Amino acid sequence: MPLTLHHLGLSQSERVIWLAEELGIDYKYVFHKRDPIFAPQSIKDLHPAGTAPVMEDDPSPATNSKVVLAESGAIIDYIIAVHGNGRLALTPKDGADYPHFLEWYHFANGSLQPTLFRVMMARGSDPNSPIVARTMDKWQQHLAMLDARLAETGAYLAGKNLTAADIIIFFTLTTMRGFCPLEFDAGEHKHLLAYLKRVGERPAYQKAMKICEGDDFKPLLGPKAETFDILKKL
Ligand SMILES: N[C@@H](CCC(=O)N[C@@H](CS)C(=O)NCC(=O)O)C(=O)O
Repeated sequence: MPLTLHHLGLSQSERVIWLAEELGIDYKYVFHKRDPIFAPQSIKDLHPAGTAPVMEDDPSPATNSKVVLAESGAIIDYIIAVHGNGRLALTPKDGADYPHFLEWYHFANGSLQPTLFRVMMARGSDPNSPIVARTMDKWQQHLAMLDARLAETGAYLAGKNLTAADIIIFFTLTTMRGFCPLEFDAGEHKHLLAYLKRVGERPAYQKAMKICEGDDFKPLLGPKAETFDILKKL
């Protein structure tokens, strides 16, 4: 089996395992445990980025040589193009959903994830600083945008069907909140909460989360998020 997907526990590499499960492609799975909260040496040995996800394809059908990739977006694009026959990525042929797909796909790692990361960092240094207030406003604005879009489609971000835009964004709305426990509001974020439930019921998502975090792990699909134990122990 040429495709190897490396997952770091409780991390955004869950996206890649979920993608592979939605596509129904074969892959070898390798789990890496956080040490104690950052990436262990085994991840650093794979790629100079030293972060998860990491993908190895040996030999790659695209290059006939070994390909090692970091960066979620690059890995998702590669897997869809090389192993997924283009499924779950929209093109101009998909008409009106296409620009939405592009925007939300890039919003995930270009805006939403950096904003939550900034909230996490700012709160840690001084929970009362004006920077925290500003970044929280940004986070709330992003959530309002998401909720409005999901009210429009009543389903997924690009339209009626799941795409890679949902796969790349979902970690930030769920597992990442275990590192920065922000709540969603049952009224203001009604469509977003319905979306978390909808995606959470997908068999491929459930299977991927079990593979990544074990049978006992409960994905953070509700309005509240508890801080993960690995942070409490620090
Ligand atoms: N932009 C990168 C970010 C990767 C990243 O920061 N991954 C985190 C896991 S959520 C990580 O490996 N953290 C461990 C560390 O930095 O030591 C991507 O999208 O893949």
